Amino acid sequence: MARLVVVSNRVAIPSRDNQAGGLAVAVRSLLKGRGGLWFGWSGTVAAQDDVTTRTIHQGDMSYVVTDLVDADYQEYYNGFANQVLWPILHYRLDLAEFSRRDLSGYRRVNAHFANELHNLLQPDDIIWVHDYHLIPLAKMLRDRGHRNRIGFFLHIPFPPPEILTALPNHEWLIPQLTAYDLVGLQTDNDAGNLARYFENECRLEKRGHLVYQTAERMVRIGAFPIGIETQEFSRLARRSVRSPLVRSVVESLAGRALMIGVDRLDYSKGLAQRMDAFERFLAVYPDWRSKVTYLQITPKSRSEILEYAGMERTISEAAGRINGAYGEVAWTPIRYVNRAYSRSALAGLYRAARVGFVTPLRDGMNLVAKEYIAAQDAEDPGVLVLSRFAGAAAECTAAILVNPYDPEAVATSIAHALSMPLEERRSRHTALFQVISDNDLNWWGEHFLAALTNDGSSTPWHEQLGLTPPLFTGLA
Ligand code: ADQ
Repeated sequence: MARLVVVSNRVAIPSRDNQAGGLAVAVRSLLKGRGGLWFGWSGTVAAQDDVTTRTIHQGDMSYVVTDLVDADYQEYYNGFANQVLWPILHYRLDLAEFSRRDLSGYRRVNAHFANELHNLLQPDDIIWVHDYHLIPLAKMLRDRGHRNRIGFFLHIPFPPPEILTALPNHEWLIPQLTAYDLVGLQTDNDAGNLARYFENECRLEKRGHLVYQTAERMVRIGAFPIGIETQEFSRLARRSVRSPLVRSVVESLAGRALMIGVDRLDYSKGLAQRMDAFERFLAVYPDWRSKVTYLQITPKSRSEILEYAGMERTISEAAGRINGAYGEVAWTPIRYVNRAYSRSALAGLYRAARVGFVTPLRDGMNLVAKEYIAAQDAEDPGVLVLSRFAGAAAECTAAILVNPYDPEAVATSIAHALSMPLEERRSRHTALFQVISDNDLNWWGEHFLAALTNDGSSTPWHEQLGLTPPLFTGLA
């Protein structure tokens, strides 16, 4: 079997890196038990003379990490990736801060990655590049002579061309996706947006559904909704709901219903709107006051970016204001916590929560939604209130889907979720659990790789592998 080389901005070496983050959790699980190499930034910002690239062997896996200098970190990571691509791909043109210097830093770091990989790659390696930090990488590897199968997966949304074309230099950046053999997106909607970009902006020749011809190769697009390790997470939740931490939280509720939100502090997660909706709920449904506690767990992220620092203040002020207005001596409506918790603590807390409150303004997938479903007790499950703008909404149609921009409607949905009869909760949960069991993390990884290595014969790739047809369309 050909070696798998995964490339992503950060490499999460087990036991050293405990950072919260969907990508880290997903890739690490995928590579578990499979020989391969994971290449990316070490997380270290070093002086120019101290930059090194080093290899760490663990079992049958190698982790190769390289450092960045401060200008790289500022321009490539904080700058172009997080202040230009992140907002624009999340449909937030208003928050993008474009500068040519950041774009040149982005190119420089991608070229540095390509140079380092050039020394590591073998001709039959299968290369899988992750996320918006590394869009030009395949083109840069092709320029260095590599003819390997190279796939790309975008973890965040891909907006319609009408939005994306507002990105300065999009005509340089986005067509570089055609240097990949396969470009994976989270949903059919994202895949359709990229297809429209290829057709309208690049004028690529269409060779089939989501298949395009360039001068050098056929490039295929597909929707591969990412999953979680459903069975493991479910087991973890069953165990940890009995842990001292979760028991003490449940005791502290004194019989009140728990509603839970778990998100990195990021404007895409819609936390300000979520607070507004909860406030509306308390205002419009006074009978629920003192009967429900909303726990929002939100570790800070990207605090060096001005926008994020401002958001930290806005959210904590909103929580304080609502608690001041509605709280009582024996009841605090919102518990707002700015720290990361272990997966096991989160799993137990999800299970103890009557409502999972997941209302991003825009999200590639949103793994918290899937974790919440996996953690529930099938006999007495909680209810997921989910934004229709999370990628997960395409699969999780049995959740209560809401428009996060409409606080009145979200408030009504909270009341609906809290008072839902057991039978309806069970039937919704059964449907949701089925979806996340059929399409778990392993399925996602295996199917992306099967599609990437497919020889292009007319037999659908899932049939070649003797698999049942996939949930998602695009490549079948
Ligand atoms: P993220 O934006 O990081 O991921 P998400 O999918 O919700 O968002 O994943 C977050 C992960 O971090 C979850 O596994 C969650 O449990 C964990 N986490 C969050 N808060 C935590 C806390 N306080 N303590 C510990 N762990 C915490 C990006 C995209 C998403 C996409 C994923 C995967 O933005 O849309 O779903 O990649 O593709």
